[in-house]
Amino acid sequence: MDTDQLREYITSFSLDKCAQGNQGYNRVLLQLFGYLGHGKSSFINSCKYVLNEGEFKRYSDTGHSDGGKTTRRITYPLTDTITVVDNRGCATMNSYETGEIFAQLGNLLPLDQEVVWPTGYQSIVHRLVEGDIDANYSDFVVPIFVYSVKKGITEEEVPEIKNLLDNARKLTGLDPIVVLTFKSQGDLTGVQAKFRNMGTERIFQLENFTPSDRLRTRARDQEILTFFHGVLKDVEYRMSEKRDPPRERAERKKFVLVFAHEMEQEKKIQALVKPPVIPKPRPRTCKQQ
Ligand SMILES: Nc1nc2c(ncn2[C@@H]2O[C@H](COP(=O)(O)OP(=O)(O)OP(=O)(O)O)[C@@H](O)[C@H]2O)c(=O)[nH]1
Ligand SMILES: [Mg+2]
Repeated sequence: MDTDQLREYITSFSLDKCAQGNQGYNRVLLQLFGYLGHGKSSFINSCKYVLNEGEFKRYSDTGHSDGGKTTRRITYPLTDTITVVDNRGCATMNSYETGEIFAQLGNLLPLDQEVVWPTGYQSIVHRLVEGDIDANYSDFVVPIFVYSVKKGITEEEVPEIKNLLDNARKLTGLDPIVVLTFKSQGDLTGVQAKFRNMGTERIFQLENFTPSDRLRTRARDQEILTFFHGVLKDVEYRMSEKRDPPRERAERKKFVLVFAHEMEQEKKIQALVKPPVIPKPRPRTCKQQ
C-alpha cells in the first residue's frame, strides 16, 4: 500500500466493519506504556502530526531526556475510532508501580486523571473499586510498549522487561506491540534481536518528530502509517473471534487483583527473610565534638 492508501485505511477504520460487527466495542484504545523518557509523548506528537497533517504541535508534553514529564493519563483522539493514551512512565518497575501500570493498561482506572503511584495492596484495591463507578466496557485495548534504542538493553534488564511484556500479554490477550524510538541513535539490530528473543512479534522503529527535527518525508510518514496499519490488522483479526466486553474487563480486573496480591505476599516474605538493619552510628557533627 502507498501512503495515501494506508492513510485511507486508517482514517476510515471502524469496528462496525469487523467480521462479526463491533460486538460492543466502539473505540480502539492504544495504551502506551514504558519507562521514563523513552519517547511516549513524542510518539503521540508524531502520530498526530502525520495522521492529522497539520503543523507540528506538542500536543503531549515532552520532557528532558531523563523523563518524568508525563504524570497524568491523557487521551488523544487520532481518528473517529482510534484514541491513544499517554500513560505515566515509571523509573523501574517496582511491584506496586507495576500493579498500577497493569490497572492502567487494563483500562480499569478513569482516564484523564493524575497518576498517583499506589503505596500498597489496599490502595490498588481501593482504586480498582472506585474505577468501577464509571467502568468502561467499550474500549478495545491495545498495549504498545515504547522503548528507546539509544538507551539500549543490558542482559540484566532483559528479565524485567520480558516479565512486563508477558504480563501485559496475559492481561490484554494481545501481544504488546513494541515501538522503538531513537532508531538511529544506537544498536537498532541488537535491540530488535533482544525483543525478538523475548517473544515479541511486532516491532516498529522510528525517529520521532521533535521540535528540532520536524521535517516530514515520505519514508517517515510511511513508518507511522505502517505502524497503524499493523495495529488495526491485529485488531481486525482479534475482532473476528467471539468477544464479550464485560467478561473481558472482569478477567482483566481479576488478573490485576491476583498480581497485586501476589506482590504483597512476596513483600511480606522478603521482609521476614531480610536480616534486621542495624543502624550505623550517626556521623558526629562539629557541635557534638
Ligand atoms: N532524537 C530523538 N529524540 C526523541 C525521540 N523520542 C523522544 N525524543 C526526545 O526525548 C525526550 C523525552 O521524550 P518524551 O516524549 O518526553 O518521553 P516520555 O516517554 O513521554 O517521558 P515521560 O513522560 O517523562 O516518562 C524529549 O526531549 C524528546 O524530544 C526520538 O525518536 N528521537
Ligand atoms: Mg511523557
